[in-house]
Amino acid sequence: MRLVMLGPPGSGKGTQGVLVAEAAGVPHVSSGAALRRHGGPEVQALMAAGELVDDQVMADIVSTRLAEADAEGGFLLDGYPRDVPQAAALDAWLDGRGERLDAVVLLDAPHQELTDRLLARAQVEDRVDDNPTTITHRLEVYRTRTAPLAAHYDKAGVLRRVDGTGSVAQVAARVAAALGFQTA
Ligand code: B4P
Repeated sequence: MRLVMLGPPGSGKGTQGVLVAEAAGVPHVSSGAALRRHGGPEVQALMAAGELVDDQVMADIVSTRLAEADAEGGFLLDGYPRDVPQAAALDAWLDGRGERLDAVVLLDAPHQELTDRLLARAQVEDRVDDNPTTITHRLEVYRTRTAPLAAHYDKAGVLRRVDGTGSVAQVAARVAAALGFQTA
C-alpha cells in the first residue's frame, strides 16, 4: 500500500503512522525524522522556527528514500507532502513509475488539544520546536500551507478523514477501520 498521513502538528500522524506502517508491512517514512537526523544548520534553524523546509530539498530527500528497495511494494509517508508544490511533486514522481496513492489519512483534533499534546511532549522529548510560540506558528503554517491538500486528495478520491481525539488506541482503531484493516 502507498499511504500518506496528513494532519496538523500534534494530531498523531507520527504516532499512528508507525502503527499503520507496521500493520501494512511497509516502511514508515517520516520527513521530520529524516530532517532531524540529516538536516544541516540551515534546515535545523527552519525547523526550530516552525517554518517549512524548501520544497526541492524535501522532494530530493523523499524521492531518494522511496526509491530504496524496501519501499518498492509500498510505503507510509508521514509529514510529506506538506504543501501544494510537494503534493504535485509526489504525484509526478508516482506517475513516472505508473503508481498512485491508495489512501491519504487526514487526522485532526481541536486546536487546544493539539497544543496540549505538543506541550506535553516538550516535557519528555528535547524538541526545539515544541514551545508555545513555535507551536502557534506551526499550527498557522499547517492551516495556510498544508490544510489545502485535503481538497486535493478528496478530489483524487483517496482522502479518509479520521477523528484524532481520544486515546492512541481509540484513534488507531478508527484509522484501521478507515483503511479496512483487521484489528486484534
Ligand atoms: P514533524 O516531525 O512532522 O512534526 P509534527 O508535525 O509535530 O508531528 P509529529 O508526527 O512529530 O507529532 P504527532 O502528531 O504524532 O515536523 C517537524 C518539522 O519538520 C516541521 O515543523 C517542519 O519544519 C519540518 N518538516 C517536516 N516535514 C516537512 C516537509 N514535508 N516540508 C517542509 N518541512 C517539513 O504527536 C505529537 C505528540 O502528541 C506526541 O507527543 C504524541 O505522543 C502525542 N499524541 C499523539 N496521539 C495522541 C493521542 N491520541 N492522545 C494523546 N497524545 C497523543
